Amino acid sequence: MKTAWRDLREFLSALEDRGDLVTIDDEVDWEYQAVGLTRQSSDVDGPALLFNRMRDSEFACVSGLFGSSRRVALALGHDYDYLLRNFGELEQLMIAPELTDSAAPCQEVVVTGDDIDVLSLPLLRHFELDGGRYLTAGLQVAHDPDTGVANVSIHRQLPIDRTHLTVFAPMGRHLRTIIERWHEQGKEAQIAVVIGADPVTQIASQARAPYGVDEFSIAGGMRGEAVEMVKCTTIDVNVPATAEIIIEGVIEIGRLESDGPFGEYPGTYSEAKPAPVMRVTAITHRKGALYQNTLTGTPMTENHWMMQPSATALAYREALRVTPEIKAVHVTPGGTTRHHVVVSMKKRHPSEPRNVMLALMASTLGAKMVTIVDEDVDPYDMQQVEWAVNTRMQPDRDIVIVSNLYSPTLDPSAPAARTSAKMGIDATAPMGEERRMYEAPHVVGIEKWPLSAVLSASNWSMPALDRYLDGGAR
Ligand SMILES: Cc1cc2nc3c(=O)[nH]c(=O)nc-3n(C[C@H](O)[C@H](O)[C@H](O)COP(=O)(O)O)c2cc1C
Ligand SMILES: [Mn+2]
Repeated sequence: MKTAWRDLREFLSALEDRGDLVTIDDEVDWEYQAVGLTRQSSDVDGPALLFNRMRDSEFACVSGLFGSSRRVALALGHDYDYLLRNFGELEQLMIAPELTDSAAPCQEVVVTGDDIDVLSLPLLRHFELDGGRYLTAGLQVAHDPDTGVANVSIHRQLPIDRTHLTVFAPMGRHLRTIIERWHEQGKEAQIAVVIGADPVTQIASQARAPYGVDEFSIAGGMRGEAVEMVKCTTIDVNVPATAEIIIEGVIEIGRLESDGPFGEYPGTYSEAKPAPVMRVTAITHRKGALYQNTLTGTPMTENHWMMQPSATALAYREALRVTPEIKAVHVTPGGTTRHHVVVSMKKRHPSEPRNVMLALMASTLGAKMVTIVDEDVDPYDMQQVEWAVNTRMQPDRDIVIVSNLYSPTLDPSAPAARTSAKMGIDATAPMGEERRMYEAPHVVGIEKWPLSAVLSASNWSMPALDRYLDGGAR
């Protein structure tokens, strides 16, 4: 399977070959229309959309690139279920990026000085109460001021004027730490925003690796080939050479501007909050560059498809710190792929599930609810999970509630910023002899009499529903 996509364009043509990209040549409005179409395609597991003519911009816009788990799978060369279970191992492959000296496509056009206007790019207006048009698919690249190690992550940005944008990098995010470290040394933090990188680099940016691990190396490992980098034209930051558009700039010292509201990943709005401000020093791009937008909002969207594998890998790592007997971890869609984690495990001590839930509550994942089930329950089957909760759990005995933990969250019910109460549900059955009464009733020898043999001998097939009702119930 291919993973070393040279650039976004090569991936788009692979999607086109598979019928998973639809191009729209009629003019599309950046105000709601492009997002409206993206939302609808996302909801039917439809194609990625390429808007060739955007109102008020000479740039085309691709939107909903990862609006289906199918396309995350294609980018990384593994089916999505495999990614959910093995993303953490892919994160370990690590191939360091390589600096190129040849002319980089992303610098074919260089815009500086008075010519800079961030709204020359077709930033989209997403939702009714949003604070404005938002840049949503930018990979922010910055370096720790002491070690020089790069960090790559995605943060929404709101334009303030032609050359300034907010950067929604709240406390706890690596980018925020980097910005603060530069500022503590009295220097503006240098930052590049990469739009339209190759698809694997985009997804690798979501790895929840420790501070000091360069996500470009994670991308290289997942691609099976180093990401080719070029130095920016006005700052000392390296960016992927084949990206579509780069916004170069610095984070101003001591300046915070209101960012938000914005319709966010919990499927609710995040309120306006002060955010760091980026001053743009240059915009460079390919000829005929494609702008990219990502949808977020009510799960599932591409925001969630892009984050679920890495969130699952993080939750799995944290749970494994308590016991090696973790069978599977599900960071659920209904839980916004962040707020609810279901863990199936084989407990070796009656209280072990409580340790696992506390480990996950304390982690940087942002889990609000942790449900622990036994190894005979598939955490990806929410009916089985609900069954376990309703047959193995007594609320007064098995629920743990902790108030006011620090937690990265945009949950509107949060009592304070970056704070949440947490709930753990131990839905595991007792250990030992007592356990038998909790297991699914078993028909002894059932496997000796396969129904399929009986059905095929009688030529049975599923009755078609229309004929079934015509002949009977009516
Ligand atoms: C489409 C998309 C938009 C995102 N927007 C934001 C954002 O605005 N602010 C934020 O803190 N994280 C955002 N994230 C999540 C971070 O990019 C992600 O958790 C990343 O791994 C953080 O990197 P770090 O561990 O290096 O801090 C977004 C993710 C995606 C996929
Ligand atoms: Mn990081």
